[in-house]
Amino acid sequence: MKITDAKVIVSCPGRNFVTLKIMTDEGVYGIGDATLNGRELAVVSYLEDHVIPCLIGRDPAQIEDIWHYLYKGAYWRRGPITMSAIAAVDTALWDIKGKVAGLPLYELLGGKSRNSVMVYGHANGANIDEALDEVARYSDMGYKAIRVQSGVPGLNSTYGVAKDKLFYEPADADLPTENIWSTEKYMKFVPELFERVREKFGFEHHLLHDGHHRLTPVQAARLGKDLEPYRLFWFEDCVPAENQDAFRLIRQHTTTPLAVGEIFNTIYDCQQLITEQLIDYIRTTVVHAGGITHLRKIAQLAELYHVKTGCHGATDLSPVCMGAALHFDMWVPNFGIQEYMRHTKETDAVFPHDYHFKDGYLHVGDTPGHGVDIDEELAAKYPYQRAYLPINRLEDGSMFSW
Ligand code: KDG
Ligand code: MG
Repeated sequence: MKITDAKVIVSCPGRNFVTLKIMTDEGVYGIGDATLNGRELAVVSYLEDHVIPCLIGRDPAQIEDIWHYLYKGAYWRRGPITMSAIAAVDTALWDIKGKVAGLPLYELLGGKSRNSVMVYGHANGANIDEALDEVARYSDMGYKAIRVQSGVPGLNSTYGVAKDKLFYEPADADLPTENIWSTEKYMKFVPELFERVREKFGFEHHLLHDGHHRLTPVQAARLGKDLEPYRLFWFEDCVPAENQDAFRLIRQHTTTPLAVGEIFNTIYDCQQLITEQLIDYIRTTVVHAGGITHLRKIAQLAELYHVKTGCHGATDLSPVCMGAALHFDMWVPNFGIQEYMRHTKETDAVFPHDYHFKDGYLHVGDTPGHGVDIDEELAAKYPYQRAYLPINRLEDGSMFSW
């Protein structure tokens, strides 16, 4: 079998998605997600100008060889653009392998380790009362695990408080929106938020919270400690994680479980975090961390050190990434949880898929490959629209992490 052609499909059914489709001489094709929120067209160029010409004529069965060809062969290693492009190729090749074998992807990875995949959704409100209503709504929908975010008094916008309640869409403008941030106000507020949630709902649900890279290590240690009475499932991205050493200090001071890694793209970004057991959950996922082939390596290192998986699954990762991640989740022995922010009905129509939500779990079908396709005719009706993620400034105007 040979790869005869590949194309990149850019479509905006509610938000931008970049999809790679690889064709073969036997008529079998595979698809992979290459979406990098706010920087989509850079990955399109990387694929079209530099990757696709190297794929033509190769045997699609040689997934491992092609992965290393693209990673080592570029000379310039790592980075979100490179790794998203490699991920798209890798995902499409696993899809082809599954279709050729007539097997769902989880069978190729080693078979099912569970019957379904526990997911968490986002309950967010402009204030605590609204957040509590949202927790109730997610609980009524059957979610066992709920991430809670709320607007902070005194700040006119807060991370995670989306305009739409079921879809998560922070890339909201043609040029980056500027938000104002105060760590002091946030830190004072978050323990009260979780106190109210536990007071109203008890300890039945898994509760999660995302700090979105905004604290210093000592602030994260403090907040982790303050949140201990509310027994969070995890506290995510408490500090920017370029400095892995920083987690030593946080770890020494709190037993609140820590999750990190949605913006990591290789195993080297989390090597120390894992081997020193500084985190509890690793959040890397298929599209931004080099595909199934590389994600598997990260998860297997993590397994040795009691670190579980918790794949990123916001709305800006396409159903193709979600489908592939779910097959990975079905297999991975050290599974923790899967994030699941829904897609709009326009997106779901462009990407027909065989997974579905029921009672707090995603259930994966047994279609050969990863079970997600793309309707190209429909995709063409939604042209690309430039959209940026916001930026943050402190109250004195200093540039800050978003
Ligand atoms: O594109 C950025 C989003 O995917 C990110 O802000 C979502 O932090 C996020 C999460 O935990 O889903
Ligand atoms: Mg996050």
